Amino acid sequence: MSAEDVVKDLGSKLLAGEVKVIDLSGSLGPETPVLQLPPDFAKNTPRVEIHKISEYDEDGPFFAWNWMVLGEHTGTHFDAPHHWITGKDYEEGFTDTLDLQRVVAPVNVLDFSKESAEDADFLLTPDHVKSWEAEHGEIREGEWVVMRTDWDKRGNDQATFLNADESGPHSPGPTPDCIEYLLSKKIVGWGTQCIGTDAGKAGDLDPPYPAHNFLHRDNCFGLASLANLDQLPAKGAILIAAPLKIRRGTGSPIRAMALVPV
Ligand code: 23J
Ligand code: MN
Repeated sequence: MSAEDVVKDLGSKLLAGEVKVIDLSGSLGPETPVLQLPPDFAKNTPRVEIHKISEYDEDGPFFAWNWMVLGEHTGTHFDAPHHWITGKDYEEGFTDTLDLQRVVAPVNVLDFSKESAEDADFLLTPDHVKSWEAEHGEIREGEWVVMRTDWDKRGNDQATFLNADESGPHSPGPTPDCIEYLLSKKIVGWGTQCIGTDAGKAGDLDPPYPAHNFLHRDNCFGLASLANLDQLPAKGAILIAAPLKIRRGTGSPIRAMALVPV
């Protein structure tokens, strides 16, 4: 089929509801959980603030609008290569310079929700990924890989979402070897449903925060706090995850979405 016919067909199927758009973002507001770094780092990203400018009142009789306080790495969001020191030298590593062609791509959804429910510190290994591939098919160059943990079902409560105790936050993520394996397949990026692309205890891994370290070293992207991955097939959907075009931005909240055949 020609590219022209494919796009024309996709348009018809979207209009007919035979291809559905699945919302993969959580809502952004003062309750949205945000990362809490360990105490050795003094500064944290702020909670979201939404301030009214007017709502059909004396400050604006015909219109409603707001202004916001919003960190780049807040809620469902995108990590650009410049976010990490290992990716600092990529000129195309910023939200305004990255190659937009790369962020629309097939997505592999690795369901490890059961394992994550049983162990909040569950770490995904290369063997887990290889057995997933044996069942569902190989992960290919340019594709997204996302890990389903159903963490979005914890809702917007910061304590429940971060799941921290005296020993720090507990949430699933990849091992260093797992990210290296996925990068050997030349994926475009890695996404999770937790607060960041790394596990809660990833500060103790070698290197610390391996998903951030390795993904951005290789000019690849990260996605965090993805919602509704339980509505996606293991393969066969297209993920669209485009950051705002923030000037020399290191990341951005996104309205992540997937195109799924019904
Ligand atoms: C800054 C420092 C460490 C981490 C993060 C940000 C994130 O998870 C993020 O949102 O990129 S681990
Ligand atoms: Mn981030």
